[in-house]
Amino acid sequence: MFTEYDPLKDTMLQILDCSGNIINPKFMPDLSMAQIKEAYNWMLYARIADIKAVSYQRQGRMYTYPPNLGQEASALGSAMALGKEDWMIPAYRELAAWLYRGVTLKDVYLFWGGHEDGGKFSNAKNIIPPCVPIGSQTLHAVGIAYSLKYKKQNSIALTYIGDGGTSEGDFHEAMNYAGVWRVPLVFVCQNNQYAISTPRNKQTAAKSLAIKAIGYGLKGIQVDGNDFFAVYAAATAAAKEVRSGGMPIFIECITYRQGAHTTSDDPTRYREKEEEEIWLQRDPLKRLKAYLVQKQEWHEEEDRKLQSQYEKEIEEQFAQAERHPYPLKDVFQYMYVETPENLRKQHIEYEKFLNWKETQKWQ
Ligand SMILES: Cc1ncc(C[n+]2csc(CCOP(=O)(O)OP(=O)(O)O)c2C)c(N)n1
Ligand SMILES: [Mg+2]
Repeated sequence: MFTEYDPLKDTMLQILDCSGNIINPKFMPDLSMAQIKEAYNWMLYARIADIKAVSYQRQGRMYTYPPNLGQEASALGSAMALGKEDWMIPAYRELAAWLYRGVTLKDVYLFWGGHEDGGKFSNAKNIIPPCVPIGSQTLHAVGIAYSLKYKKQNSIALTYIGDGGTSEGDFHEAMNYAGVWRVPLVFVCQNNQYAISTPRNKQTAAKSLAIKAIGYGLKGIQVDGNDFFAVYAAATAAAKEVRSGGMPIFIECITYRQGAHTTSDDPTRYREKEEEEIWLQRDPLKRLKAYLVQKQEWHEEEDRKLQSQYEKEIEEQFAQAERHPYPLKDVFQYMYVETPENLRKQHIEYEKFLNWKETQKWQ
């Protein structure tokens, strides 16, 4: 696969087309129908949880949130390639991957609600907290992968980064040392076409992001990130290769952030409706559903049932997050010996917010 889709050839791995047809059977992964349905279910669950997060934020019940809409296949397809003993080193926009790894939605909502307890991901194994300082997680990933190699463990590591993250120094240091030390690491770059308002063509003059792998002696591949089968096939092949001592692999998932960068952003100021509509045709859930429907393995009725079941489960997770105590006192108490005026004012605001929260009967 990595020879056929060498980034120097400027080709992209695609298996499932936008109408749900298998157009590249050679690389179709060996998944049972039950596994494919399970993947669709995870993507649907993540999508509803994501849409609800935005609406909770709009209701003033959650803080800034980065929508994942449209990126479910690249997150889930890559996460499914990992074994239980492997390590996931996240960025911040891989909701489906976190949930698949065992992170509870309650924790995710808590984290984006500004609570440290949420970021501990204490219910999931071998995943570290989300990383918002762009690119820095890739260095953590190289360190973790190095330790796995050093301890002669059979586990591998997988880390996520965005298209914008590939312009950070940290990313280049990580790619360099991943290669020098030949660590068991897979980089998954979710190229969602934007870094806030900066489009992909202003990010780099390189033909692709995958091509950057070459300069560091790594293998790279460009895949259709809205094609669950392509992402899963590439990530599985990459995991197998790095586990057996091969060079680290960089996977560029071509996808699209259908929503805003975060709930504080307004994408209508920097991109056209026509572009959004083109990407809607390539929506990852629609495509996988079309495949299942064609195989007569899925019906709209099932979709509706599952959707309302998930909505209830998700609402319960959010209710649990809202009931979680919010003692964010550390920020105010331990930073300074004498509290500066601006922090004192923020503390008062915060106490007011907590009191207001108490008066809300969300449940
Ligand atoms: C080191 C650093 N610089 C700047 C920021 C502000 N910032 C937050 S998200 C973002 C864009 C990241 O874009 P990309 O890597 O493409 O990821 P995406 O948000 O599209 O998933 C920036 C510049 C940051 N969080 N960290
Ligand atoms: Mg991006």
